[in-house]
Amino acid sequence: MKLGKWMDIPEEIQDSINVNGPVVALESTIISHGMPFPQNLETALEVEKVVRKTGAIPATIAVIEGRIKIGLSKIELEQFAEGIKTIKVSSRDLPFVISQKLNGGTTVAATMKCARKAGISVFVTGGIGGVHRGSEKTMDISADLMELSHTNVAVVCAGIKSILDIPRTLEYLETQGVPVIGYRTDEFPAFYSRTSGCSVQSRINSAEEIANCMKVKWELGLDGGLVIANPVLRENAMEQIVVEEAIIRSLKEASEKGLIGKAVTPFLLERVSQLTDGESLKTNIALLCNNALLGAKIAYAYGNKL
Ligand code: PSU
Ligand code: MN
Repeated sequence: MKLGKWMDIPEEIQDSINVNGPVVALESTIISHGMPFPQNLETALEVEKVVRKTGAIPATIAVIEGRIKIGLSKIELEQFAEGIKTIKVSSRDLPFVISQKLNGGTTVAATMKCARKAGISVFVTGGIGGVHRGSEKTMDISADLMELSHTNVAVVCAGIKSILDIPRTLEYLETQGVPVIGYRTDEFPAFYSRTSGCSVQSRINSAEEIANCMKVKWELGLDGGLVIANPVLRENAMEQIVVEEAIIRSLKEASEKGLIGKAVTPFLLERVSQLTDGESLKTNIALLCNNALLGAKIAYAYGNKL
C-alpha cells in the first residue's frame, strides 16, 4: 500500500506515533457533509480541544489539494470547514480526489484506511455508516462496514443513527467478524439516544480493557477494526419519538427525490438536523466530545501496551 507517498504528517504527530504516543484520528466528512458552517468548524475545534486537554494529540484527516493530511492546522481546518468544493471521500474515491488534486472530506472508511497507513490505531467519530433501511431493494450498505472488516483501527462512536437499519448493520458486522463492544453498556446505542433495542456483542467497562482487547485481536492476526460503542450521556440524549418522526419524514423525502449512492446519507443528516431544529446538533457535539474523551483514554492505554 503506497498511501504514504501521498500523505503529509506534521512533525508533532509523527514524533508521537514513533514512540507509540496517544494520537487520536478524527474524520472530516462530518465537517464537510455532516454539519453546516459555522457549527462544523466550532465542533471540529471543540473536539480537538477535548483530545488535547487529556495530553493526547488530535489528527483530523482530510484530503487537501490532492494530499492526504494526517492532522490539519487551525488555518487548514478553517478553510476546510468553509470550503464549498469538497467531495465526500470514501475509500474508493481516494484515487480520484488525489489524482485530480481536489479537496475531500474523508468518511469513516477512508479515514480508517489513512489512519492505519499513518500508524494510528484509535479513531473517534460520531456515528458510523451502516446498512440502510430498505437495503433489500437498494443494496445500500456503507463502505464503512467493509473497511471495518479488514482495517486494523478501533472506531469509537455513539452507535449509529436510526436513519439506518440497526439490526441489519449489527448482523453484517457479525458476519464480517467485527467486534462490537459496548462501553459500559449492554445495549447498542442509537446515536441521539442510548437505546436501540439491540444488544452489543460484548460489554467492556474500562479503556484499559478495551486496549487489551485490541492488542489481543491484532496479535492473534485477526485483522480488521473494532466498533467501540459509547452511548451519549443521559443529559444530552434526545427523546426517541422526536428523532424518529424526523427520520421517517427525511427518508420519505429522500425516496421521493430518488436519491441514491453517496448522496443519501448527507441528505438524511441535513434534514434530520433541520427538522429537529438544532437540538440534534447540540446532541451531536456533546456525543462527539464524549467520544473524544474515551478515544484519548484508549489511545493512551493502547500505546502503553506496545
Ligand atoms: N453518520 C452520522 N454522521 C456522519 C456520517 C454518518 O451520523 O457524518 C458520515 C460518516 O463520514 C460516515 C459516512 O462514514 O457518513 C457514511 O456515508 P455512506 O452511508 O455514504 O457510506
Ligand atoms: Mn451508501
